[in-house]
Amino acid sequence: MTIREILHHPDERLRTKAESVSKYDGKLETLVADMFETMYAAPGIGLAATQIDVHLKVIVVDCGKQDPCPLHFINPELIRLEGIEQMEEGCLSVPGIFETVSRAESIKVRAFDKCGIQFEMEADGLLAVCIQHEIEHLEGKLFVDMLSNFKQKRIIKKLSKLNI
Ligand code: GNR
Ligand code: NI
Repeated sequence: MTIREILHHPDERLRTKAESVSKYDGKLETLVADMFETMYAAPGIGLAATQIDVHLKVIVVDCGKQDPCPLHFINPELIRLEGIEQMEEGCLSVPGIFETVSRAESIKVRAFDKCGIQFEMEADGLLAVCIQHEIEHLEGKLFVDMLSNFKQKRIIKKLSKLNI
């Protein structure tokens, strides 16, 4: 297993739209294992393949409390969104920045596991927020896109001073 490098905002590669996975092979299994290792090393509670410059629809999540966790999702799709919830979010690609974002409160997601078996799962709370955050990465979006222009500029200025 390998810890991969995480891209940082405003790297344009974070804007790439991920492609669907079509082969459930050993390479996919290695990608999932590397993503877990990279997420735990960071440490973070979720990671999208986009963040390690792999543009395939693969996300991993481990919010700790939820059962069963850790989770991985291949080709995830949100098939139900209900309610609105505000939560303070962070992102490994936007280090040191924490802002409140509105998202659906509860979700239903359809995805495949690394063996190609389809499943559906309902989630709420932190797990639901995290899954929505990761799926947005696969679309080339970041949580800071939802903030005002003023805040976005301030964040880019702050990140440029981090020198990482
Ligand atoms: O580690 C992470 N914490 C987090 C906190 C609130 C909402 C979303 C997240 S995901 C983030 C890891 C990350 O950047 N995933 O893409
Ligand atoms: Ni993120």
